Amino acid sequence: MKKKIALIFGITGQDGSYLTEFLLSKNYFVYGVKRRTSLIHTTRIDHIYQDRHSKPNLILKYGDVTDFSNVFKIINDTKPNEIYNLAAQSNVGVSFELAEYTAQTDSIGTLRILEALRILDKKKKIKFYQASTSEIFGNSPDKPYNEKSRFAPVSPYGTAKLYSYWITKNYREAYSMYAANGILFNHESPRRGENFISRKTIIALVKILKGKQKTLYLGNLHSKRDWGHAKEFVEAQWKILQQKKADDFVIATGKNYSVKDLVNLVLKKLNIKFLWKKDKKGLEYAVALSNVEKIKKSQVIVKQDQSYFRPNEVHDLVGDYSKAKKKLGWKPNINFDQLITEMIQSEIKNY
Ligand code: NAP
Ligand code: G4F
Repeated sequence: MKKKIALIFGITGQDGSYLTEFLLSKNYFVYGVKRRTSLIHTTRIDHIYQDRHSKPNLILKYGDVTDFSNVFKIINDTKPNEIYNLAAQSNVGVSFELAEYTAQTDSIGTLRILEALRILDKKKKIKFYQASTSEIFGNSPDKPYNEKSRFAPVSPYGTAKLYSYWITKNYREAYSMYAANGILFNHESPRRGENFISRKTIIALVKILKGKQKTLYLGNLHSKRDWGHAKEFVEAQWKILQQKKADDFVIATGKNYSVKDLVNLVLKKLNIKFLWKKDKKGLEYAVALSNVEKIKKSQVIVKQDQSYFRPNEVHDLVGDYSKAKKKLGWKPNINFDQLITEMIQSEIKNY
């Protein structure tokens, strides 16, 4: 039987690597788009990459969603059955610094792929997946968020991703294209980018335990997120494209925790005894209550730092995945505690 061909924009990222593993296990031929960088950073997929001259089932191509002619040529050359657009400047905090670039990548990048598809795929056979996000709900009052909830993004990232959500839906309706949005809530893993809260916290606290760092500096401790495991969430991405009719789905766990809950859990799992206090400015900090490994009693191990607060914040995200459960047969199986435990174990092993 002829292999299905998948094309992944954003293959070098967290989700790109898990999705590639998943699609290869389903006997797909995978093309992935990687950016030209001064140092090669394909570390998340090196373990699955095979030499293209032997028996390849994974081929990488240089590309960038900010370059229309490149996007057009890649789609034309690879002739995929399915396209997964995971490419994005995906850091919400950074999007306040790089607002225009975030729009170029996270909004117009999607439009470029859709336009290339509209021009090239006359028979409307290629299926398109857009990596949408819970950030499009922002601080909307309709919690827990589902496919019918109102949108109220509060960052350049959330706003750019909302454009992509709508343009994907618009192309589906206007041109009868198979174009679907997966509205995914936060998902983490040992491969998570190092400047997202879960990975940043775990890396720093392991280093602090080993005496390689003194203090972990963080911003808002009171926002809440619905955190799942990336490995399970990429399976939902694939399931979304296996539906007869293109549709949009919320993918979440339905449970949420605060950033402080996350920090407390990591401290507890590393056997660090601690107490939270407040300084004169109201900034919170945690001190060690006893010596453990290289940590000394009274050492400030975690502290809030004004520079990590965002100009605007999404306070409380929690998703309702009942449509995905009913129509895709998808549900999360890895809970928050198991996710964090796996990430800590992996960090200690790396260390
Ligand atoms: P990630 O680790 O940051 O990966 C993003 C990928 O996009 C990387 O491969 C990156 O390449 C690539 N990329 C960035 N700018 C690009 C450009 N201009 N052209 C081509 N590729 C570009 O993100 P992730 O966590 O895997 O998330 C995957 C997607 O889901 C993203 O679109 C993200 O916004 C969205 N999402 C993520 C979550 C989550 O909690 N993880 C939740 C909802 C939605 P480099 O490796 O070269 O940087
Ligand atoms: O881990 P975060 O950076 O993730 P955030 O902003 O929720 O965005 C992630 O999830 C979205 C889905 O909802 C994705 F679309 C997006 O691509 C990304 O994957 O921050 C989580 C929370 C925020 O409230 C932030 O203000 O942690 C808070 N936080 C506190 N101190 C911090 C820090 N976040 C980071 N990254 N670094 C800090 O020092």
